[in-house]
Amino acid sequence: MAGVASTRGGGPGPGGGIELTALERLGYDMFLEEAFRPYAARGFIPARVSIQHRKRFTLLSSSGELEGHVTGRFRHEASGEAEFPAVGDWVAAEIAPGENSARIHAILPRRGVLSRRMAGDAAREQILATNVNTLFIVTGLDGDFNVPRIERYIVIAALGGIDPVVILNKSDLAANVDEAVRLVRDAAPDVPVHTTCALTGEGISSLTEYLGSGKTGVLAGSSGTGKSTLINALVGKPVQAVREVDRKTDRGKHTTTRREMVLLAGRGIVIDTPGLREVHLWAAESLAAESFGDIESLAGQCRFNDCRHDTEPGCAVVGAIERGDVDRRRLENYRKLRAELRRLSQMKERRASPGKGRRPHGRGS
Ligand SMILES: Nc1nc2c(ncn2[C@@H]2O[C@H](COP(=O)(O)OP(=O)(O)OP(=O)(O)O)[C@@H](O)[C@H]2O)c(=O)[nH]1
Ligand SMILES: [Mg+2]
Ligand SMILES: [Zn+2]
Repeated sequence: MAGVASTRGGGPGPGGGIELTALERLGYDMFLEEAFRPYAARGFIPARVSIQHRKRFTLLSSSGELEGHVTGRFRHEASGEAEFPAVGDWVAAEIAPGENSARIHAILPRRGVLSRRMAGDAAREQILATNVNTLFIVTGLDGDFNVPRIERYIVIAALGGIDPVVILNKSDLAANVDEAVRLVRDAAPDVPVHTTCALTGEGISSLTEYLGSGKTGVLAGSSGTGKSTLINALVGKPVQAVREVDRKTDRGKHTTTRREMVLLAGRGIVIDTPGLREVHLWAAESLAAESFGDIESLAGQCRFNDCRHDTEPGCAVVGAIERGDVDRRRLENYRKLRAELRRLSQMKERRASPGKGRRPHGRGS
């Protein structure tokens, strides 16, 4: 197995060499290497959570697959579910020599987080996947198609600092593919839209565009939209269980029951998730206030009411970033989110006044 990047001392960091290590193919990079330094000093190794079981975790590391458990101290100090490891997390693990089990001591900082929580209940955030570059919002063109739902996923992506991509699957069953694409483009002009047929593999290459070595994508959407079938098409063989017969009456049943990472042999990583039900998508506006409360209150102190927190004089947000109190990336995420929310409320207004905007007709399903 390839050497552990974090123990290479003064050598070139990940990505600097030509040969990628096993860890780099899993997404390990200089940012993580830096964050891992104190744990390397304690003799721990970096590992990535690929499956979350009830209380244990399957970990991938340069020593292969490990079974991980959090330490008693970790459990004691975690204040909520969101502080436990989730699929996609990089953790500091301690392996006993000659064993394939590991003790998880800490989670490295998360970048790109897909999470859900109930509005007004910040304590009950559930992390669905972490360290994700792209959220593939998978919709079936067989009646699952619903623009407002797609919009909510786009907000979730913005909130987590993930790039959204809309995948309109089951193109073979669509009455009018072009119309569906047009409706999504109208609603979200900046978000890429692709149509696929997971059964024939048509359009699959549009997903690989966003992947590549070390990159992680997560597929989310309602149950039965074809997420696992798409992953099987990407891998080229059936690795994930899919629903045997495509029947709408099975909608309530989830075929995929756990979040799981699937490696695409040097072409990146995809995370399969069980279908999310509508009730799990919550009020975006209150989330914005909750998630970016620090920035929102700073924004209230800017000299100008319409401050864009860019180059304006007297900007409290930029001041906080310069002092190192606020991470610049958080401001970018906050900006993306505000832009999405602005666009969504404009959409809602247009819908409310039928004369002005187009409204998708038909089943509305
Ligand atoms: N006609 C057609 N059927 C598809 C396509 N993609 C998936 N299916 C079928 O849709 C059904 C559901 O597919 P799954 O991949 O299990 O759906 P899923 O999104 O993973 O569902 P959950 O795991 O329950 O969230 C299966 O019977 C697939 O064969 C497609 O592009 N065209
Ligand atoms: Mg599935
Ligand atoms: Zn400002």
